[in-house]
Amino acid sequence: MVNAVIIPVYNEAATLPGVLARIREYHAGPLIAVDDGSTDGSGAILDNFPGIDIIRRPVNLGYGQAIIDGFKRAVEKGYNLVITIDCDEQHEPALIPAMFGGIGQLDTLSGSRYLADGLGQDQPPENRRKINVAVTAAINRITGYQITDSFCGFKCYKVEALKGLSLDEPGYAMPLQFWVQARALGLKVGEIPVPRIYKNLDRTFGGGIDDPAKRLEYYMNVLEKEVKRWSMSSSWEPIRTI
Ligand SMILES: Nc1nc2c(ncn2[C@@H]2O[C@H](COP(=O)(O)OP(=O)(O)O)[C@@H](O)[C@H]2O)c(=O)[nH]1
Ligand SMILES: [Mg+2]
Repeated sequence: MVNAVIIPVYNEAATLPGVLARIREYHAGPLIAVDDGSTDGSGAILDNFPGIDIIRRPVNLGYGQAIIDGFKRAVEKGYNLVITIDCDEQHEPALIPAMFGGIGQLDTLSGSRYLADGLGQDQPPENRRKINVAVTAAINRITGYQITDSFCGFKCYKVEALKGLSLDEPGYAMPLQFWVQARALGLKVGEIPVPRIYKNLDRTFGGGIDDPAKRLEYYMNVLEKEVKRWSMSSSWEPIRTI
């Protein structure tokens, strides 16, 4: 039973070496990095770190597509569990063993930065918090899940459960597709508290979604499309509409 860690990478040369070293401290198994057209030397950092399976793309395709490609690699390799973790120091590698160990009977154990536990409580930029609250509430209305953080990229998945998903959203809204599909497929999901770390408040999204109103519209459109797609193609019905 081999477990792997998937790391999406886009221009993170400043933090990547330290994060890779810390991930290695807590995880001796396979690492899959998706280097998505980085132009800042991140590629060379990955090349020089021993034992990483690197998926390399000449042009940037987006965060969602990076995770989707990491999942495909994990399925091909026959891994048991995978964890996705960012490499910008917003996720705490010391929690990797707790995530692999804590998934138990669940299909997905999702990090939540909003389950109070005193681990790390930086304030997120206000517009990020508001959008997270609005989208998380919409997901809970649709699915009946009671999640508290719809966007956390630090998650543990059973690879077997990934095989039923058909994720195709290349951008930052991919996790929203995931929640709808998880419910439609009857996956068991839970959350684990993770620290809330916001050291760099100037980080941007790019791709035209730095404007909060545009970003919320993009997320809600993806959510709506996904609910339609799954309520038409499966026996699943949303509990309430968005
Ligand atoms: N492969 C890939 N990784 C990305 C892309 N955009 C962001 N990432 C990585 O995904 C992680 C989260 O990205 P970030 O922009 O910090 O998202 P946020 O924390 O949700 O605001 C980081 O490790 C980034 O390097 C992308 O287009 N492709
Ligand atoms: Mg980040």
